[in-house]
Amino acid sequence: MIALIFFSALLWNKAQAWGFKDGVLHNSIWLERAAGVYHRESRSGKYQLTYAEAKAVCEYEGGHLATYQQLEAARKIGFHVCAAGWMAKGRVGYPIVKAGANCGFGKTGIVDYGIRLNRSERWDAYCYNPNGKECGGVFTDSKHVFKSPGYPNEYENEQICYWHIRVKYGQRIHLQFLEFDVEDDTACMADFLEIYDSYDDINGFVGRFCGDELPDDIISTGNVMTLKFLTDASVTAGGFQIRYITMDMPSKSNDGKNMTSQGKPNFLSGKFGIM
Ligand SMILES: [Ca+2]
Repeated sequence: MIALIFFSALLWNKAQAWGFKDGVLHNSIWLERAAGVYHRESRSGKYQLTYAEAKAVCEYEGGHLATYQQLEAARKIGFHVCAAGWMAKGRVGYPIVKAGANCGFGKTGIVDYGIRLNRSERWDAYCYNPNGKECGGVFTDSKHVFKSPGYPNEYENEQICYWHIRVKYGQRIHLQFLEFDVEDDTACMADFLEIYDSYDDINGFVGRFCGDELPDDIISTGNVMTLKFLTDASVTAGGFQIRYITMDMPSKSNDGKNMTSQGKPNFLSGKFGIM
């Protein structure tokens, strides 16, 4: 138990590494979009947006600042972000699904800073846009097909999409690539899809993929997985369709049947191996 708490604390510390790392936007735990609600921070980093700027960020993308109720509805289906952001009417807060010592004061729910009198304070933003193009989300159903934004048309430049899969405890996630065509370059630096065997894009890196070769199936070790799709400013391609299905964890007696001794079946290391 103590070890478990220690491990959780470790994860939480790592999860604080939010924002830009190596020039790439990293997300906090869970995901960035659910129920039409998503989190935005300034390109210059965390807590840089005044109320007027936060409002402008959401409106630029065709949405508006989320209300407290919209943020709570998103939270109820797994939207968890450890960063305070502006909501409608000058309110500030953030959604906590999973209680942690370093975020949300160990509570779950909306951590509510209330309506701010000083609209020049700088926070992040929570936008609401139910009509936004499908680019990421939180999925809890037993099977689903993800498509790159705009599929079957080519995806667009400058996309950042996160798909977070969370199935029932005790189940695994089996990813199957149906179609795959992402701008190819030798280091997969331009456009890429990354897969993480965890609930964020900080831990459990499995692989980074680009090009038009269909990757092999991937099976998670636990009941959560994160997919991240980033595209740069030029050259697009056909995109992808990826299906996941849930699998029940094998009982102990079946161990070793389709698994390696480490219990990590079919685990790809991507083009670059584990980072
Ligand atoms: Ca590109």
